[in-house]
Amino acid sequence: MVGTCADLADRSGLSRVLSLAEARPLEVLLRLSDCLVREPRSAVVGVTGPQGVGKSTLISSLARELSSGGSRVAALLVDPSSPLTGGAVLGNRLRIRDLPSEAFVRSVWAEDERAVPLRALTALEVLEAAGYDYVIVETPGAGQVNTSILRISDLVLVVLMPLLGDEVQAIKAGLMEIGDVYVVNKADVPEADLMYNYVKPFAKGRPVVKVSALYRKNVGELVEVLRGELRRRSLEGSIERKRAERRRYLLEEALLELLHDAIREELGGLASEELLKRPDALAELVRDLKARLANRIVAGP
Ligand SMILES: Nc1nc2c(ncn2[C@@H]2O[C@H](COP(=O)(O)OP(=O)(O)OP(=O)(O)O)[C@@H](O)[C@H]2O)c(=O)[nH]1
Ligand SMILES: [Mg+2]
Repeated sequence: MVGTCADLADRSGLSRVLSLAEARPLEVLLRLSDCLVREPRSAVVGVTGPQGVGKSTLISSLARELSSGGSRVAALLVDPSSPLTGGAVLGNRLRIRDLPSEAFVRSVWAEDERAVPLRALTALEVLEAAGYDYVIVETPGAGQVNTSILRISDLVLVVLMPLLGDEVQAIKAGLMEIGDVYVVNKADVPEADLMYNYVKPFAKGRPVVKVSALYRKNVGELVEVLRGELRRRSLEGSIERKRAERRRYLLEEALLELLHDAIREELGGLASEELLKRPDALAELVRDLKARLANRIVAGP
């Protein structure tokens, strides 16, 4: 049977569990409930920022740096385009291909670019249960800021790059509100200092680090900053609060999914005549739905 705690022991088992989590996340959460962690184990670092700033490239460089220091690293790429239409999923997968071989990478599809879907929340739980020291999550920051990243990450890293107008857009989009650490990427480009000086006051004391992800410049310094920030949060106890918040988010999404499925089933069983002739059907539907949900929890999804 796929999707048992024993599967988490090796990469191929983990891949199978994650594929199942993509199709049937509720099933995975129920089957693995014995091995999901009770104490925070992985540092969950969210990486966001406008399109093309170098998030995927930075994740590769970070993974390389962290792995060479002996940490186990997994990357989870939340991508808004469907695997059926290709697009960004393929893009992220391709650009992240120089990830060190010991790191684990997985992309998950999100139909709504402002949300982290249940399949991604489940993948996070699974990766943490598998014992990764770091789980780095990439979410798109194009258009409206994805605030869901705040609910899943211990630390949010906002990536920016030097380009005309980009700084103004980032600030308008609210990116300067959500970061714990700011990265001005593409430091190899001459305008990088301008961007750095522009961003610095908006960061209000939070660290701003200039790196070149592509040429792996200053990535070690960034890792030191990340480690320092994580340590500080761990001492303050805020990592546990973050973890509780992520679980709350996961449970909300899991319950919504359960409810949606049950509602679709319930309504699917109604004939057209019933819908027409029974304007009072709601009370009865609520009663049936309760019974249906109770059965599902007992029997599994
Ligand atoms: N010059 C320079 N180019 C970089 C650097 N980092 C990334 N790039 C280039 O920027 C482009 C976009 O990089 P990605 O890593 O795909 O950016 P992304 O933010 O993940 O992009 P999306 O996922 O599409 O939003 C690629 O062509 C990279 O090679 C850098 O440090 N310097
Ligand atoms: Mg990317």
